[in-house]
Amino acid sequence: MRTQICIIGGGPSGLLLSQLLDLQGIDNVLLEKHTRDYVLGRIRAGVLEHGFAALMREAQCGDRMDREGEIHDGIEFAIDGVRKRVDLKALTGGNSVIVYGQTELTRDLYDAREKSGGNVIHCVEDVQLHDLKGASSVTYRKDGVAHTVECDYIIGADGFHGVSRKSIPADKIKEYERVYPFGWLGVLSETKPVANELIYARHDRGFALCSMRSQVLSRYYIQVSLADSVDDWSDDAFWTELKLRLPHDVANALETGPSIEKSIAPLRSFVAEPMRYGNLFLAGDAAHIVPPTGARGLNSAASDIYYLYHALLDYYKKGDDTGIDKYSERALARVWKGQRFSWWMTNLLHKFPDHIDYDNRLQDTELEYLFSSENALKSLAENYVGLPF
Ligand code: FAS
Ligand code: PHB
Repeated sequence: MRTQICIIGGGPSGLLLSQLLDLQGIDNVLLEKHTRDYVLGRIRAGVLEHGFAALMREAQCGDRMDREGEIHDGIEFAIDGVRKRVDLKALTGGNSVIVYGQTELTRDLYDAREKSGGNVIHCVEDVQLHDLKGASSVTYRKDGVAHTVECDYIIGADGFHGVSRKSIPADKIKEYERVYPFGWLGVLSETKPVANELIYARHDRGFALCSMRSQVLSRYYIQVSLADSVDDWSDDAFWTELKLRLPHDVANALETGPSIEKSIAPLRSFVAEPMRYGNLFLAGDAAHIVPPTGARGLNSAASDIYYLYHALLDYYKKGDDTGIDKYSERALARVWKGQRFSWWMTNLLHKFPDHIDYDNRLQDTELEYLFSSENALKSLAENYVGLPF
């Protein structure tokens, strides 16, 4: 088959771009290696920047998000048991975030692609990218039958473990990485959230986060050793440890219940440069990963899609390839700001096993300065609600 854009990856990055391009009459095919249900079964992000929300509305996929998502004007920190609220809306002159799970957002995007008859092909195997500097194509197998997609451009939206980034010659790409010496054990439970807003807790026993998906679905995390496995953590052990890391009033108010999802995610900071090689453009987790402490993962993907969408629109509608040529430079400028914020939040709130006393006093000082300076809080807030695209 022949198309203008071949998108590899049916996560939020690939789906959002596919939908935006389709609305502008730019022909695209999306290849996803798993079933739709498998993709929707992954529990991931929960907080959307206002920029991401605006893109979802532009993609005509924002109705349920606006109906069911919760607007949060602030977040809380619990520092060694003391609660401190950060008024995002006041500090940013009116911006907030929307709490709406990535699972639901991805469901809305799949529904929209289906409704508009989008060419989304699931369960593809052996995806290969060819001739990235010339007449590009993508080959794949489905149900044992070989297929070829001839296209102008390929979008690698296939996540950290995808094939796209690995299709760039090793001497043409530079990777930057920092792996953190701990992970996050996450639990999803059909319980009422313990608070109206998210609570990020720094405690001597380790980091904890109280989040949510709705008023009847809560999402909690605790920092755990990389040596831990999910089997080491019964639900009771999880709830007991979480309570120990929260302020007493929060711990006493915590509604516990059976976990309906429980998993450990390693924490990593990663960026691949450049985000373009010939006719291949990388977007989202295929190009960058952040520790989820700053809720930047999914939101960093949003600005890639914004830049790519406008670049392809200018190219196909006006014959202007400036956006295409500048994509990597523009995307990386914002990606690295998201990396910085995620690294800063992670260093601010976690207990590092290899830290010496000096490091720990520096962390105390960083927190003391943060909550003593409105300028410092404004910096946190503008990054958390999302820097401009
Ligand atoms: P994704 O990885 O979501 O999607 C890539 C898609 O490509 C997948 O569906 C995959 O099946 C497909 N694919 C891979 N290889 C392929 C191939 N060869 N052929 C075809 N398809 C292929 N972010 C936050 O902001 N907050 C969080 O709390 C948070 N928690 C996370 C927890 C975990 C365990 C993980 C892994 C990530 C988390 N993230 C979080 C980040 C996450 O939300 C990503 O930023 C987001 O999924 C990025 O979306 P995509 O770029 O679409 O990549
Ligand atoms: C989540 O709800 O999954 C979530 C929220 C904020 C974060 C990380 C994860 O910083």
